[in-house]
This record gives sequence, structure tokens and C-alpha cells, in this order.
Amino acid sequence: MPLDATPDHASPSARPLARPLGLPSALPMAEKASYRAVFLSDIHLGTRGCNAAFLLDFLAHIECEKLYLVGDVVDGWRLKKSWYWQPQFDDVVRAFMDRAQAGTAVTYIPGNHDEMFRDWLGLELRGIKLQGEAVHTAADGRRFLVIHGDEFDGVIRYAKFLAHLGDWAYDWALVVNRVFNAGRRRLGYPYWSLSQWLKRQVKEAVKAIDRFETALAGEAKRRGLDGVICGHIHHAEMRTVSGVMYMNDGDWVESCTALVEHHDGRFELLDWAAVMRARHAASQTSRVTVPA
Ligand SMILES: [Mn+2]
Repeated sequence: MPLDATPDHASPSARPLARPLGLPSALPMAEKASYRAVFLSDIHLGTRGCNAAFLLDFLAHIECEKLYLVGDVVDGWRLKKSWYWQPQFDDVVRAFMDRAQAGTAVTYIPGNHDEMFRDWLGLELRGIKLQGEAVHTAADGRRFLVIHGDEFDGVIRYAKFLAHLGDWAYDWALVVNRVFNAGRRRLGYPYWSLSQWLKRQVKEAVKAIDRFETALAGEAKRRGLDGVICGHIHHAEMRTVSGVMYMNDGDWVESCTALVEHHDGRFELLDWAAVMRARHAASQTSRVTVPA
């Protein structure tokens, strides 16, 4: 039985968490795709999970007037514990600096994992502006609050882990449950259902993500803006929440996603892992064996 099989789970908040994103409408191949603005966050340079190669590939295929780095670009927490730095991480940092030097307006909004940069807000580092938050005006005049989002987070990281538990976890839980309760019985304790507890936790996780989205949308609304652009929860999303646009640019650890604004003010979420898969598939089919 799947974890979400209970009827009361069929609320709007029970939408699938790992919704597949589309390929960019104009798949950039030979030419560079040009966007008005690009939003990236949760790159987590300094961790093994960081997909720097994918990000470098993305950066090599796009051009933009404005680039927003929406927090958790460098993982200072992890680096403090143990130093882990790849040459590719340098390449990413250099790519951002080169963009700024070449005329792209680069704004860096630190998150909670790179909060050390929050001491430097207002500074400009080699053309990169450090700001606590920003208001981005789209080509069509709509205005968006750009913020990392950890300020509105409860225990979302833990919640998200639970939200990703699937059927396998439920089966596994049943086994653990049996062993666990056999032990409890021997010790004279009453039966306790781990699967019921897990089910409740998953439901809470979905609610927690919902709360995050509602809180951020609410903040944008309170300020009279048309929406919010954020990161932090590693969950790319673009939907209307409380009457305003909620857009989360995702991450470069679990998925490889970016939010882009086209020159006409249209926003789009790009799944770069899917782009790279598509390109690889195309290169495979075009490889023709010529008989001798
Ligand atoms: Mn964060």
C-alpha cells in the first residue's frame, strides 16, 4: 500500500513533489540561448553533491542581462566541517565573475549556508552586488521579491526528506515495525505503529512545503508585489499561491534547475539534467556506422 493512499491525502497540497519539468521551449544547441534574467540557487559549492559540471554546461549555453544568485551558492557550513573543493568549483565562481565583468548585472543574495556573506551586504565584489534581497522588475512590469527563503522555513529540510519517502520506505517500515514491536512486546510495552507514524510524518512534510510556499507568497503580497522568486527547499516550482506567483528556481544538488525570464517577461523553469540527457540521446542516434 502506498504511503499516500489515505483518502484525506487528496488535498491540493498532495500534488506530486517530484513533478517533472519541461525542456526549455527552444532547446539551445549550437547557439546560445538569450534570456533577460536567470535565477540560480542552492548550488552548494564545497559539497560532493554539487553538480558543478552541469552548471558549467548550463552557463556555457546561455546569455543573460541579469543574473541572480539566490543563496546557498557556497556551502560554508560543510566547508567549515571539512574542506572539499574541486577545480570545477573555481570555474563556477570564475564564470560568475566573468559574467559580471562582461556586463551582466550579477546580484548575489546569500542564503543560510553562505550566511558569512551576509556580513558584506551592500558591497560589490568584482562587479557582483551583495544584497539581502532584491525586487526584480520583469519586462512586462511585474515586480517580484527575490529572496533565498530560509527566513520563512521551519524544519523544511527534514520535512522534505520525509516527503520523498516512497513505497519502498513503507515496505521497509513494515519490516522494522514487526521487529520493533516484537521487542516492545518482550519488554511489556504496548504495540506502536511505525507505519502509521511515518504516514503522519509524510503528510506533515507536504504540509510544511505548503506552509513555506504560502509564507513566501504572503510576504510578496504584503509588500504589494506580483510574486516571489526563491530557493532554499530544493524544489523547483512555478504556480499561483494566494493570488501571486510563487517561483522556486530549485537547486544544483538534487535536480539541476534554473528559472529564466524570457525577453517578453515570460518565466520558465529549465531542467538542465533533462537537456543534457536529450543532447546525449541525440548524439547517440546521429552516430551512423559506415560499412567498410
Ligand atoms: Mn538554504
